[in-house]
Amino acid sequence: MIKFYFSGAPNPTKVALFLEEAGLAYEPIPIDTRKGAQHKPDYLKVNPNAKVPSIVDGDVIVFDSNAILLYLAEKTGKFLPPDTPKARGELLSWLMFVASGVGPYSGQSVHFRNYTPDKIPYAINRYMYEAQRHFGILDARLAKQHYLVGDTYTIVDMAVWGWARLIPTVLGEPAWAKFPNLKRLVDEISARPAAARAVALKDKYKFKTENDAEAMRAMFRHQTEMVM
Ligand SMILES: N[C@@H](CCC(=O)N[C@@H](CS)C(=O)NCC(=O)O)C(=O)O
Repeated sequence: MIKFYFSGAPNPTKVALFLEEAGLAYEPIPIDTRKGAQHKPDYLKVNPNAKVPSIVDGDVIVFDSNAILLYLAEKTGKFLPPDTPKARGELLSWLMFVASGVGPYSGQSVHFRNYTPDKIPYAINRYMYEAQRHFGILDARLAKQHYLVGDTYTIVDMAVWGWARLIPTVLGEPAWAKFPNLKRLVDEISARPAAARAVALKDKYKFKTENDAEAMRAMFRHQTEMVM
């Protein structure tokens, strides 16, 4: 059975969505990142980057959410576009666009808006600007087609859903008005029973929620370890 190392954060939740959509048997293993479980030596053997999600499938280890989505899609043959070079090119482009753009800029926007001891306007504006720009590119594509790649629901839509459902946290409450087409896709996916199960998974476990000094030390080590 697939071991799924997760928390309730956006990157693990997109993998939970795939596991639920595909009906794969999996063993959820909570990693409480606010308590520092991601830095434990046994977990570092699975994910040397000390982040969630990761999976162990027999003797196969996969970490990084978009790599896991691609691995599981190829393993099951599910939630992929047609098997043509054109569709493959689009799939890889949009999946990497989410991995290298949407996710990191959204994460940094949340960080500088909510977690820095000092509010730094330059950093907040840069990451909000870039997150908004990336979501705008997705919205423009979704104005022309129902799903992001081809004409079916794929892992790219799942990867986008993981972050886009949190647009109010990334960009502020009124931001949804700027992305009506993206909102249409997010609402459609969120209404699926598999998405409800993916979001509810974290509630079966007791994760720490306080952003206290222990949590800051575990998740934001640069706050106590200077490299300058
Ligand atoms: N590129 C990685 C990023 C993973 C990541 O940043 N995970 C966050 C949760 S969304 C995490 O583990 N945070 C805890 C920490 O940074 O210590 C992926 O897509 O899986």
